Amino acid sequence: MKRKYVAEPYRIKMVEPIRVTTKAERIKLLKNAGYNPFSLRSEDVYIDLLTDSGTGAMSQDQWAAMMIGDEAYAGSKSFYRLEGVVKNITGYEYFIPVHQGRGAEKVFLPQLVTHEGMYYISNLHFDTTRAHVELAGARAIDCVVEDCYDIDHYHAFKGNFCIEKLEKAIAEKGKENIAGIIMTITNNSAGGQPVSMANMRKVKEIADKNGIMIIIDGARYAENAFFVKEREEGYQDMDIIDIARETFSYADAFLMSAKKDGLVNMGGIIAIKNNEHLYNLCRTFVVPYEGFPTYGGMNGRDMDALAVGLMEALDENYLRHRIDQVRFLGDKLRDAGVPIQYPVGGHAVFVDCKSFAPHIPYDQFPALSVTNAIYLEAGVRAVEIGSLLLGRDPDTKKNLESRMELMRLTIPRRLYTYDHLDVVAEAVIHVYEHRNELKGYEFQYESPILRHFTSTFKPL
Ligand code: PLI
Repeated sequence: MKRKYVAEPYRIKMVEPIRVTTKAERIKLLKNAGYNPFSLRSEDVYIDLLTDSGTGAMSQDQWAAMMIGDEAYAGSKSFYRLEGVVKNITGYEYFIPVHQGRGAEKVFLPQLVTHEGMYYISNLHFDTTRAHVELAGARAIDCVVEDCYDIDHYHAFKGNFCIEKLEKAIAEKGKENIAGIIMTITNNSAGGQPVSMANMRKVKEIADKNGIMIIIDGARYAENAFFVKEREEGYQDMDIIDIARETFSYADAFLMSAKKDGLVNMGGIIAIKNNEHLYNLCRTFVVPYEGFPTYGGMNGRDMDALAVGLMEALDENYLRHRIDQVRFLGDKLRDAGVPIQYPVGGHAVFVDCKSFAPHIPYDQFPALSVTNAIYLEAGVRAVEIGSLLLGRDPDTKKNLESRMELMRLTIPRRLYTYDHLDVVAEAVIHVYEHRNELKGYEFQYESPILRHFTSTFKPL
């Protein structure tokens, strides 16, 4: 029998009850949260699609591995087990654990900023990555392909670098002023969109020609490898792990939020190919920021869970189901006419709120409006990825207008069933059918950095 979507490749051994609230309760709860879904208590959320970061379910083998965690301050067995797995997957020589992705960014990114007026170039910087680039005194330039902004149009690799934009940025800013090229795979802010191997190869060629380092921001590198296998010619018969290894061969360092394709609730990775000097710098700075270089902010038991999770996330059956769940939700919405980033990416369905609520201007945050409406409708929590998240220009302080106003329905790994996703689809479709009633928001309190997390709002 051929199914369109692959059923769960696991059985459920333990359950966590979730609470259903009434609409009257949710109206009060959202008001009390300052109309910012980040401020809702999770017990007041029925289906939580805020993020896929650290929210997935661990396997029995991961829980079992936690029991053998070695909590030694220095040189634990857990560290060496994790180091072995990271080196096996990446082929890199050096590994440092950190507590999560932004810990890796904080330790690593400033090391390449050697003078004033430097830039990092990425396909699209994730928000914490951009923040750490700026905190390190550099500036962030995004060079994603224009197809990424053509929401309804199919492109197999909407996460790709635009090669012309990349070359132009290097020429304009001067290669000596480029701290590094950050390849975000999959490209979260573009919709969890994959980057093709051909594109990575080309970026590597340009980086080599200009003597610039490439850093993989690989929170979802396994999902990227799955798309390469599925969509790029020549990779159909290759194992996912070998596709991942080829990916790593095109870079000099790997920063990972292990909370995604590491299948753990907390953890991060810095891996460096063969640059001993850079490794020594990171090893020095990880101590005050994160912890001794053999634990870097992680428990021994968590390093063991991650060692197992990294390998599980490279399993093709797991990946097919994972990405099919996202497609299932995407197909339901698209069939009902809801505008979404198409094709859907690896970890989320991104709803195009510019088309959904064109009557709400960017500085009244249309995607926040849609996000809040689906919480009110069904207790589903999603997240705004648009002008609210983009924030202000660090120099002029002007409110920036995002090219896309997206609501991200992010699917945690191995957590929800297809039935949960049916409920989500119904809620979004209902709000879409009543979209003319949606209103914008203004700030009640605006926090000065990463404002989407802690600001509060008033409906207009
Ligand atoms: O949340 P962290 O600190 O473990 O990782 C930061 C981070 C870095 N790069 C990329 C591509 C991310 O997606 C990322 C975190 N993403 C979150 C929290 C998300 O909700 O997408």
